Amino acid sequence: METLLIGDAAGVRTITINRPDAMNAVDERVTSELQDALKQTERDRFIRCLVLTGAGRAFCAGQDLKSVQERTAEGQPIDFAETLRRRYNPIILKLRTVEIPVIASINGVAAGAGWSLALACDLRIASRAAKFVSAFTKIGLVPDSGMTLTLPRVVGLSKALEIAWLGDALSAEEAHRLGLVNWLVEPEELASRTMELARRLAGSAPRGLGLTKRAMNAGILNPLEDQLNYEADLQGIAGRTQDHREGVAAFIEKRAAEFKGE
Ligand code: T3D
Repeated sequence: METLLIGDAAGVRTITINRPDAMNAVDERVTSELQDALKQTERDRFIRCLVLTGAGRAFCAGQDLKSVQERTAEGQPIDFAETLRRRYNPIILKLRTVEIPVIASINGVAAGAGWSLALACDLRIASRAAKFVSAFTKIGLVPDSGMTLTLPRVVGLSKALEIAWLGDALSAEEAHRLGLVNWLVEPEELASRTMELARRLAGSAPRGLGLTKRAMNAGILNPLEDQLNYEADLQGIAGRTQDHREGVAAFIEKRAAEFKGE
C-alpha cells in the first residue's frame, strides 16, 4: 500500500490514510487501496474492530483537488457521476456493511468526502483539534459519499442545509454538541482512547455486534444505496459546470471564487 498504513493489534485493525502533505486528500490510489483494504478486512475473520484515521494534522480533506485540476488542464474531462460510483460509493457501502464496529478516529480536519467517510463509520471519536468542513459548495459541488443522507439524519434537515450551503467550519466542540461526534478527547489522548474503545468492542461477542449493526442498518441501507446513486447523478451535473472549475482554481490559487451560475 502506497497511501495507507495498516496495523493490527489485539483484533483491532487500524487503517491510516497517509498523505499528510496533502491533508490526506483522496486521489485514485487512495480510493483503490481503501477499497482493497476494506475487502481484506472483511475477509480476515480475526479482525473484530476497524479504526479509520489520518496521518499528520488532517483526518482527510476529501477529493484531491490538485489531481482534478491537473486532469482538467490536460483536457481530460472528469465524469463525477462515474468516479463516485466507481471510487467512493463502494467504500461508503463497505463501511456500512462490514459486520464489525468501525470507528473514525478524527485527528484533524475532515472536509468534503473526508467528512462523509467519517459519517459512514459507526462511531466517531474526535480530538479537540479536529474540525469539520462541508467544502462541496465552495467548489460548486453537491455533498456526496452519503453525506446528503447521513448528515440530515443526525442534525436535521435545516441544520444540514446550513452546514452544506454556508460551508463554515464546525469546531470539534460544536460537532460533539450536535451529536456528530460520540466522544471528544484531548489531542494527545486520541490514540489511546481510540484503542481503549476499539479493544473493548473487539472483546465483545462479534456475531452479536455484527448482527446489531445489520439490524440498525436495515432502515438506512437501501435508501443509502439509492441516495449514493442519486448524489452521483447530481454530482455529474455539478461537475460539468464552469463554477466548479472556477471553485477548484480559486482554492488552488488561494483566492475567493467568482461564481457566475454557469
Ligand atoms: O468524483 C469526484 O471526484 C468528485 C468527488 C468529490 C468529493 C469531494 O471531497 S469534493 C471536496 C474536496 N475537498 C475540498 O474542497 C477541501 C479543500 N481544502 C480545504 O478547504 C482546506 O485545505 C482544509 C479546510 C481541508 C484545511 O484548511 P487549512 O487552512 O488547515 O490548510 P490549507 O493551507 O488550506 O491546506 C494545506 C495544504 O493541503 C495546502 O497545500 P500547499 O498550499 O501547502 O501546497 C492545500 O492545497 C492542501 N490541500 C488541502 N486540501 C486539499 C489539498 N490538496 C489537494 N486537495 C485537497 N482537497
